[in-house]
Amino acid sequence: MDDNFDMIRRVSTPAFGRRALLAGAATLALAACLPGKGDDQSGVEPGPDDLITPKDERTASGAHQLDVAIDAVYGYYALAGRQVALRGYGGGPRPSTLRVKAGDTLALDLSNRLPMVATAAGATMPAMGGHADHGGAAVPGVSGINVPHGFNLTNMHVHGLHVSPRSPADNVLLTVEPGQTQRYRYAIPANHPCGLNFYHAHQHGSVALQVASGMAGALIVEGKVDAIERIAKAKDVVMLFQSLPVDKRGQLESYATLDIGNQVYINGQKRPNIPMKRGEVQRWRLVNATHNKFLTLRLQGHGLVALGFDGNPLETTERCEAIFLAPGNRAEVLVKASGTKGVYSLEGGSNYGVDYGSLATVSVGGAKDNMKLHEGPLVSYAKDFDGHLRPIQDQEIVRGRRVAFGQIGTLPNWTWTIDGEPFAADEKGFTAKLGTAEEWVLTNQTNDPHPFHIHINPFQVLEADGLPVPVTKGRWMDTITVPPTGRVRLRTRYLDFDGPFVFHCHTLAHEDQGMMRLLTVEI
Ligand SMILES: [Cu+2]
Repeated sequence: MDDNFDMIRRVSTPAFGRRALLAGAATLALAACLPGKGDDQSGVEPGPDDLITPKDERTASGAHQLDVAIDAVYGYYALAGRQVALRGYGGGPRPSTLRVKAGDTLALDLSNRLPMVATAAGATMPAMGGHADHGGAAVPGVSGINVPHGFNLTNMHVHGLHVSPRSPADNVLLTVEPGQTQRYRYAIPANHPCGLNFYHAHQHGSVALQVASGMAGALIVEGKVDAIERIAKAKDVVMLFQSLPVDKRGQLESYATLDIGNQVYINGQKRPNIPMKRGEVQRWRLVNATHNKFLTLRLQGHGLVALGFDGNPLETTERCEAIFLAPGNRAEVLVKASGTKGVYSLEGGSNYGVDYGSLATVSVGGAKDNMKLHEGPLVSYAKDFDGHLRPIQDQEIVRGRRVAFGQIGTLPNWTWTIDGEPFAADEKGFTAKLGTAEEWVLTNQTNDPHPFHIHINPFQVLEADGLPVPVTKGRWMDTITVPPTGRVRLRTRYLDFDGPFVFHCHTLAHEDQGMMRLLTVEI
């Protein structure tokens, strides 16, 4: 296909952008001490605000197991120039990117090194926190488990992985208490789709607070798409979009703090700069790891070429002007830098009453590097992954369900519900049969958008009205936004794994406050 990307809109190049000035100064300095190195040969000089990508941990070549130890601990670090104390993985805002291949085992030891707190009785117990407005069961039928609590209890979810929901794999119903280490062992099937997933805390009652604090990192299953030559040559850039809201003391210790500000950080940085050479192609791996922010990402002056969504590769690339990422969504895109030097803004868009503004800059400069953009076939749903992503046919459907997202009670004593009921620890939930497929219609009876997410198996979106960027019919995803008073129709197959798992709203404070249901796949 033509490398000239006709969706690229020419925009005026800011003459005195931040990076242009820095690059100019660096070039002068180089010219002074390195004779012969002119502007045309130089690359893009690193700047102090450049995006820092997380460290990679990958399966060694020839090995079939990735061993990682992840510590849930407080991190004390500077966030946009101010000191913060936030829970995280490993003490900073950039948890490692885990890279595995289909057929590997991910051996992940999660150690909860968050503090115990002394009680009045002198015993120790995990630090508890609660929403002052939710002190009692003011709504009939609302139990205490749907009140934010247990801020130092944790566990792990591998969001987007098709693995067993049973221990020692993706069981989010267990709790890792302070001082404990949980040894998760995720056996990733040999036919697992290649794509971008993520790992994050999933302890009911503290999910929003912990994920907003930065307890989320990228988890990539590498495969066929990564071997396509033009894609393999592109620099692989992981971007974790994060909330990291803090109070005046630089802390996040209450659910009220979750609503402070609308800043979106990338990899722990406020409005970082992404340097690109003129004509360079990069592969961006975008994870919405916020607890509540609905982003419509656009790069000024550039189009995007989508490779996959929510860990599932597309069969063929799709050109996009914008990417809609709700909390929990991921996207992988190719970006080809303009041939014109300049500073371009990566915009967060404006959704549901919040304008996120500019999230990053892309500074294009240096020598021309006219890399070829891959557009065209990626994988075959008929042939690859043992046909797991082939379209779900009418005759496969054994049942339909209507699932309603709602709320009960009135402020400040309300809770979020699915089919009129908040989550209950002893609920039976839904049951489904292994090896079958179902069609679901999701409806939203509230004035808030609810990003529906289900564990273990992805789904195929058939209808999704009213989204900021339309979803192509048939796209495989694991998180889809049901807009206010809107509806979504999808199909899913229950393959390979029986056992109990959950589906829930990925606006994570809604999940903590009841918008979650159990689903058990039976043999
Ligand atoms: Cu919700």
